[in-house]
Amino acid sequence: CEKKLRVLLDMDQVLADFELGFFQEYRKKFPDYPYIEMQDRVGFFVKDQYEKMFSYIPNIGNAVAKIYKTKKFFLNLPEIEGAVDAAKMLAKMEGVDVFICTSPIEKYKYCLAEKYEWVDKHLGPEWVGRIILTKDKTMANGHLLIDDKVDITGAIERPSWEHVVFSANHNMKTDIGKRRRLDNWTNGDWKELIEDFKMR
Ligand code: U5P
Repeated sequence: CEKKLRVLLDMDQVLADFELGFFQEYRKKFPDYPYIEMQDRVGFFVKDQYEKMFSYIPNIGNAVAKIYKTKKFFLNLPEIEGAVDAAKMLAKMEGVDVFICTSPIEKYKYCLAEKYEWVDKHLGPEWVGRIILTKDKTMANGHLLIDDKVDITGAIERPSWEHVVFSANHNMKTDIGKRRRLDNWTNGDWKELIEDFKMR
């Protein structure tokens, strides 16, 4: 129906905890390498910050990338607190259509299938049909995009959606301009956000 509010939920760091999964695996695989505490993460890409901070280690970038290129990394990501419950409630709300809009990594082999598996396992099989996989989220048509990445650009200069920034350690110090934030799925703010958008 034309009047439904179409909500696009990003996956990594909005539903699935990429940063925590990364940190734990990195510490396990490279216990002798230096690391960045999760609360000190700045900027979207983990690899960029590690390469900058630990440039004296020639292959630090490869070590970082190896973590998320590994089989089962995406599948085993823990849930962001409250995300799965909120997403399920959101999907049941009158006048709302929910989709998951997520970008795969370039080494897509495990990532692609494991994103589907994660959704199936944590949200349920009926959610698999709601997945939009794209590197260019401006091509996805919706009213609201909840995403932790601050810079979301692509082929369409003025996307249909309004971007609400989901708070993450890496974006807390980043200027988000006039955009709104959603800090978490646990304090109920998301319900107000949805009601605001439904009234437009
Ligand atoms: N990603 C990285 N490196 C990072 C953080 C995220 O490669 O440091 C990946 C995510 O796993 C995802 C993509 O595949 O970049 C960004 O997706 P999205 O959160 O914009 O959907």
